[in-house]
Amino acid sequence: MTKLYACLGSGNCFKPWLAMHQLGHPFEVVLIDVLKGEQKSPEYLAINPLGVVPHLQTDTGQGIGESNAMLWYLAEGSYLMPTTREARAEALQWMYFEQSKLEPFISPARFFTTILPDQREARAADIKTWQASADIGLSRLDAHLENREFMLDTGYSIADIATFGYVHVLEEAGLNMADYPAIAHWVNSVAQTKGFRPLAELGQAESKAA
Ligand SMILES: N[C@@H](CCC(=O)N[C@@H](CS)C(=O)NCC(=O)O)C(=O)O
Repeated sequence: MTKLYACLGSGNCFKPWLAMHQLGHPFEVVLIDVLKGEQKSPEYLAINPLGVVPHLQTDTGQGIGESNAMLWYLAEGSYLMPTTREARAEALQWMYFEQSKLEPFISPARFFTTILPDQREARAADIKTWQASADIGLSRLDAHLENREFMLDTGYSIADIATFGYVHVLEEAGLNMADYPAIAHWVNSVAQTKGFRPLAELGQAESKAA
């Protein structure tokens, strides 16, 4: 059985979790509490020496790191994988964009704004810097999504799931969805795709303790 090692509330963990739900891929979630440091425990490091989540263990026991690599693995041969060579390259382009221009800024701003609000004041200057950097990527994404329903003209794909992971919770990072109308429209389109499940449900039904 495929196992997804994940923590609650994480946009990166959400990506393979959503893809497996949408594909009907059977799996179980093993919850790792990163706030308690469980990702650095000897037991977990024996499974994933990188000491982060998500981590996907396939049916054959192979471990896969990086949420977007998991999407690539899971989507192979499915409707979530673009079918032309050009569209696959474009999917990869946006998946790198997500990991370099969006996630590194939205994720920490959200962490210190919403997940650890006690530290919001102490990290106010960093949060402002992260928000300004996120805005550059989000503005580029908003321009791309104008007059498009999904990231690629070929339809809903792993490029959408990768980008959606953190972008749909940008308000939890103190950013304003109203500033990005095309992104707001796209978020709504993704939420209506077949088998969609919200981030709040990650780990609710299919989890077991580590
Ligand atoms: N680029 C990686 C990011 C992995 C990552 O940094 N995960 C965070 C949670 S979202 C984590 O495990 N943080 C705890 C730590 O670094 O110790 C991915 O997309 O999977």
